[in-house]
Amino acid sequence: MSPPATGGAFKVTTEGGRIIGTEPFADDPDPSAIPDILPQAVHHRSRVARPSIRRGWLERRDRAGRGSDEFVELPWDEALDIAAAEIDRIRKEHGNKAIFGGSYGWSSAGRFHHAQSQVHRFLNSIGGYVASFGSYSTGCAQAIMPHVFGVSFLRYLYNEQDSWQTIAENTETLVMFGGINKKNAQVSMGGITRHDTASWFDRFHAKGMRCLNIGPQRRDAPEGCEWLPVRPGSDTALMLALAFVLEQEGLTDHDFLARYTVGFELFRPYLMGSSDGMPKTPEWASPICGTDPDTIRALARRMASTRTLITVAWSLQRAEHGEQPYWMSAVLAAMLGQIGLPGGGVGYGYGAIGGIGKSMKSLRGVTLDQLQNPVGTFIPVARIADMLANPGVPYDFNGRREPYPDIRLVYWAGGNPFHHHQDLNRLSEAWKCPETVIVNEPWWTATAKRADIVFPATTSYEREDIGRTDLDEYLFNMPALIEPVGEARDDYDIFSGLAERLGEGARFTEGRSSEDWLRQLYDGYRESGAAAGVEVPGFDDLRAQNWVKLPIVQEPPLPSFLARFRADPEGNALNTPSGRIEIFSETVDGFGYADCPGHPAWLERPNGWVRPRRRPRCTLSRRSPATSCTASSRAPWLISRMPAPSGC
Ligand SMILES: Nc1nc2c(c(=O)[nH]1)N[C@H]1C(S)=C(S)[C@@H](COP(=O)(O)OP(=O)(O)OC[C@H]3O[C@@H](n4cnc5c(=O)[nH]c(N)nc54)[C@H](O)[C@@H]3O)O[C@H]1N2
Ligand SMILES: Nc1nc2c(c(=O)[nH]1)N[C@H]1C(S)=C(S)[C@@H](COP(=O)(O)OP(=O)(O)OC[C@H]3O[C@@H](n4cnc5c(=O)[nH]c(N)nc54)[C@H](O)[C@@H]3O)O[C@H]1N2
Ligand SMILES: [Mo]
Repeated sequence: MSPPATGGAFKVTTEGGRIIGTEPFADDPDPSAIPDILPQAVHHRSRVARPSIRRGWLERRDRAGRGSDEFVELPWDEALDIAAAEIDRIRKEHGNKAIFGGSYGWSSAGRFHHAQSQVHRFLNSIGGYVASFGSYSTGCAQAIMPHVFGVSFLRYLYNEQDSWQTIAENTETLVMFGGINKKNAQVSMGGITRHDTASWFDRFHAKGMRCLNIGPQRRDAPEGCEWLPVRPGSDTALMLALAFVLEQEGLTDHDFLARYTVGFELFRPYLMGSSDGMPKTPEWASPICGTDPDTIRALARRMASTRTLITVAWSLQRAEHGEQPYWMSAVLAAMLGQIGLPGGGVGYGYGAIGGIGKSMKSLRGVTLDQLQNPVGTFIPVARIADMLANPGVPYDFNGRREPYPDIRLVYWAGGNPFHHHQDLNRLSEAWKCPETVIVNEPWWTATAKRADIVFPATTSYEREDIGRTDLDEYLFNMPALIEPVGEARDDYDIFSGLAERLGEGARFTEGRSSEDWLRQLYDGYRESGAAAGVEVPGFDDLRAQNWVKLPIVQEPPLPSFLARFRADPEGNALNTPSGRIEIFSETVDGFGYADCPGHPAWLERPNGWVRPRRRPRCTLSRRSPATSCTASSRAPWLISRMPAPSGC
């Protein structure tokens, strides 16, 4: 048995070339059980053993048999030759703008073998690809929140909202839409070592903080929190009702609104019902949310009379009209006048992944350069099915109108759209449009089964890497613990082989082996650490130590951009058109989207709570007329108004 070595933020034990067990990381107060699956998963019979090509595609370039055909196993060289020739044909006949390489997905925790970085670098080295914008995690928020706070949503999340420490010290009432759930905080991009969500709540409870979980599930917040059940998707109505009570009872902080926000006077008539005849009272919200009106009133009063932090789970925006609860939560927090005060205002996604709420010095990442993309076209990430089925058809997104690109080849590495997309029947239809689909995967996932060419990829345990994320204070060497399973190769080697055949080997590899790259990326990281006054050991020392705890925890946390804005609204004006928090956005209003006014609103679903059943059809030209501001149920962060339908 070999001594346990970290496979990231936990230890892995091997015997006879196989992973036989995992152990928690020593510093972890509340380890996750997820790594327990590793010994079975890594050696599972569903691993892709050898390069495999779908018979129908190999013999007659058939597309219809995707997902049902058998696969033919080929030697690596032969399979790489075939794939390279096909990529070359597509780029010569249709240009690189016919290659979709968005390749959304989480893939590995390691920084060099990060599959998305690898596939993007490879495709850029051979002339570029159509990319995707945003994530399934926070795509809708990424579109709307810059209009409201003038900052990228990811920066707000990761660098600028209150730390757990600040909350523990200052917050009196924690109002959690969608809860704060340790089930989600088990994982994080790049790995998470200390799972401490539960211990923070122990501190909150010990100091008597009132913690209220608002959402469909009691277990979305730790023991000791109160629960206010609401129907999923109804949060905007509840927030409006809370805002109504503030305004009706004279609890709105109008001084704050006057100094730090714009557009309340345009929102107020909607809130109070003078513009649409429908005051957003607790009685109005009650049947929508399933919440008693008196409870809503009492909560509004409590929020106005104590230091209140509103938190919103990412799930609320991963839905139809997902921009509305996010925007409305900012408006509600502004009306309370506590934005920019420690432990007050609004924060997003605490607990959504581990590490949010840690206050840390930010160093340059251990990041592979993806090179420039000469194509420069992107789609919002969840528009994959719409794009494949509707080449050339214009679509709206966040104020711009663009035609969908005409995609002939899809390359996916490190993601599973047949797990992550919304309407899989629609995706399944649209997936038959491109001429060729290539996938790198360790396992025979639903997506691999629907590909034409499948290259078996190694997992993190079969190659050396560096584990590092800005959301965690630990730095890891992730040694290769076992030999590649079957004939699996690292994504880097797969892409090196393809780039070589396409005449761009030197551009892709720069003559470096994986180990050369690791050293180079690591040295860059080390230098940036030194520049920030953080000592990082040399690569060989890290290898010997396996992991190191970096002195980067920021105590006390730096004031957030909203605290700086509050202190000096002119000197630290926000990067919105008005320089302030936008309760009404001229920009969004100017998009002219019929069902999305320039302020947050409760938007009824077209068919109430029951969604129409969409039968998959053979034609690819189905199009729903549903509209949304930056969101629709199928594609949560874009506008789904579509002109004439078309097939592929
Ligand atoms: N119904 C529903 N759907 C959802 C969500 C939801 O809440 N409900 N959540 C959405 C969200 S937020 C997200 S982020 C997505 C997640 O979507 P994905 O990230 O696409 O989901 P995973 O299944 O983790 O896919 C990662 C794939 O990468 C593969 N992989 C791992 N390591 C490597 C590697 O080194 N190389 C290669 N080539 N492949 C590797 C894994 O085997 C796996 O198949 O799902 C979204 N979809
Ligand atoms: N164990 C585990 N952890 C994960 C992941 C995983 O696959 N497994 N995926 C990771 C990823 S990629 C992401 S993006 C994050 C996602 O993080 P989140 O989006 O926060 O996670 P979810 O589990 O989708 O939703 C959290 C809770 O919100 C509640 N909820 C759903 N809809 C509504 C609503 O309309 N209103 C209210 N009030 N509540 C609602 C649900 O009860 C749910 O339990 O999780 C990350 N963490
Ligand atoms: Mo996600």
